[in-house]
Amino acid sequence: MALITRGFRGRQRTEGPLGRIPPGQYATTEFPVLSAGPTPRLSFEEWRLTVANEHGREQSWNWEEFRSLPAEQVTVDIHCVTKWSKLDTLWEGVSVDTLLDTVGTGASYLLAHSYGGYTTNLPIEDVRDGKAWIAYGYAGEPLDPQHGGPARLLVPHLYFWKSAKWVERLELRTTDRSGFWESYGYHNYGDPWREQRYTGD
Ligand SMILES: Nc1nc2c(c(=O)[nH]1)N[C@H]1C(S)=C(S)[C@@H](COP(=O)(O)O)O[C@H]1N2
Ligand SMILES: [Mo]
Repeated sequence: MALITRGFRGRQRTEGPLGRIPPGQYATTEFPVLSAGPTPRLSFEEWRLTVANEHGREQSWNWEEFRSLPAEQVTVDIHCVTKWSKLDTLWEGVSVDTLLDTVGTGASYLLAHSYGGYTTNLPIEDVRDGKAWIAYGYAGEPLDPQHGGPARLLVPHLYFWKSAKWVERLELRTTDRSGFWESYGYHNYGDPWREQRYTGD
């Protein structure tokens, strides 16, 4: 239904399969690296992932514990605000649902914190019900450090700046708080299909 609607509206003007490239994007087979700072050097021994709920309840996993959680393989399209889209990317990771369920939460927002200080904010419903993962594998290999290894957030339905690399902490919040790019004028939500690149889009 959605594919047909888009076709009739004539919105599909870029290359790529019908209905899979959001407005203003082009398809690439490269995997560009976009980082606001240096790649943190993290050993698997020192790596931890923590989820903190809105009441201050925390759960942390070391690498071994994290890797023993149930994992999924997902094939998704990703869309960077700098206009490249990459179709059918294959990831392996743990559903964010699995992590949030261990602390329990009634929070409305999630602020993801990365090793190195990067942050990005999301409504909780955008990381719930199988929409987001903590990914540690890409294309059948361990996730490259440049692309966020040991592990990154993956929220493919929003612009890729929401997919925090080198994720360290998921902070569940009752109030929204802008992350790094959001506070420099990127759109608070970042839906590629509505071309929400910058504040006011
Ligand atoms: N920690 C961290 N995560 C980040 C970024 C960053 O600079 N630091 N850049 C974001 C942006 S703008 C994009 S487009 C993607 C790029 O991911 P890639 O380098 O794997 O293509 O990571 C996002 N996650
Ligand atoms: Mo980006």
